[in-house]
Amino acid sequence: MPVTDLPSRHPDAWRAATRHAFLGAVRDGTIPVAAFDTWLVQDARFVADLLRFQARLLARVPRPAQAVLAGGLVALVDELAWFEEQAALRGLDLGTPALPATAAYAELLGRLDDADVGTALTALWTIERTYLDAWSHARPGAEGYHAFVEHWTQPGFADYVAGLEAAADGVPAPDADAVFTEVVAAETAFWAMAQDSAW
Ligand code: MP5
Repeated sequence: MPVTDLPSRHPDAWRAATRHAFLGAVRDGTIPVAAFDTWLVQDARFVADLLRFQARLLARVPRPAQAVLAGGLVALVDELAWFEEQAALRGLDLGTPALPATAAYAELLGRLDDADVGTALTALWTIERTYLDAWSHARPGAEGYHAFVEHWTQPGFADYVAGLEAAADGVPAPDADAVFTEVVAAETAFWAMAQDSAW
């Protein structure tokens, strides 16, 4: 089964992760600043966790998947610098401790280190495809949020997600549905964490 079949096999879970109220509020400008700032600080932590996960995964993927994962790693390093700039502009402290959903997601990434390569690649594709679809739903975004919406909807990012799709399809996961639904639930919990912090 190609990984792109997964969202339509789990439509309710997919909708919860990619059409969350957080994203509608970024689109129409009703997002509380505190909710957005919580998301930003926690997402910077997530990206640092993802960088570590992806670096370890790169070491064990087959030859054809190496280039897309290596390119993604460089992009993650640049993205961390971008988060630092955005945090500085908004006067946010990126040293804030991880909230429970961020810690739980880090724990999931740690478990994926011990999973087979196919499962880990399906997880990585799901992580990135969720953000592509979620931020597309927020397009174009209210004043002040365009940079964030553009970051995860630009053509280069869609190309990266397509590259991860090919990598994941190259090494089928024994139970793709299980890892997909687990990652998607972690994504939904992440939006809810930001929302609960301020709404
Ligand atoms: C991504 C992210 C996408 N930044 N945060 C969460 C909670 N899920 C997925 O990763 P990237 O590296 O920002 O494209």
